[in-house]
Amino acid sequence: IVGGTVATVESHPWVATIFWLSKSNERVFRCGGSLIADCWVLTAAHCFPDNSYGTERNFSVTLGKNALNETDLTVEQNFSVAQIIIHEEFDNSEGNFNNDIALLKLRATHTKCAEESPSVRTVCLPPPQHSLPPGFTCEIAGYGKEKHGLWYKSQYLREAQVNLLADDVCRHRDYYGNMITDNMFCASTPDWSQDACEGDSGGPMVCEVGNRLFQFGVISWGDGCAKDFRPGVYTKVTNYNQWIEEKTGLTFTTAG
Ligand code: 4AZ
Repeated sequence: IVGGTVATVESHPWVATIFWLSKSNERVFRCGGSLIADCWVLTAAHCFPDNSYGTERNFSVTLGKNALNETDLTVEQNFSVAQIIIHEEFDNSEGNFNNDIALLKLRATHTKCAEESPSVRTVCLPPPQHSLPPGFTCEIAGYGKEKHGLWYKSQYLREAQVNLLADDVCRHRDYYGNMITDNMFCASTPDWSQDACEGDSGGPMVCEVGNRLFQFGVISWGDGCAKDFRPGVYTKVTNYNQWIEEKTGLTFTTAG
């Protein structure tokens, strides 16, 4: 996150950290994610190798994590991954991560996955095709770099506010032109000071509607970070309600 502030996981309790387990069994931070149901984490497809079949055991997920390189077992919950589901139409042949969405099924221990606590809870999914107006302010969070070009990621969870950009603006040739598909939207700030950056991808963009926070975006890509005319690009979650329900076998309602 560029231009943001340190945040506590208690204020983003759905944030998941996805680790890749190296051959020497080191946990290498890979991507962010979000808890959408007790056994399901939503993230970006590009976080996983081309053929992820059989690679589940190479990943683990931590919920309730404040600091990447510190472990607080009194609040963190750790899971192995039972299943990685990459969107069938994920496509990076044009270099734009189309359909950049994936689901991780957490492996239950003693029939339970995530347990709700002040540091761990699910985020709501918005109703299908629900759209917000350009200029609307939403929040992003992650452990990604604080500046493009740094060699290290953030030690602590950070958050920033960004504004949704109209599609025709983001598709303008001064911006990203035809790289932006209907499965994406863009967000930035007027002074280009706040943005997601390397290491934030897979993590959630949440927007407040009617006093509730809904996840409208998955942090996906961008040309650099917080660069003029180069907004952050997000996977449009409202295009995938049916896909998410199909794959998880769950129904997500927004009432109540
Ligand atoms: C990345 O590499 C990345 N500025 C994510 C988001 C953005 C840039 C890069 C948006 O994961």
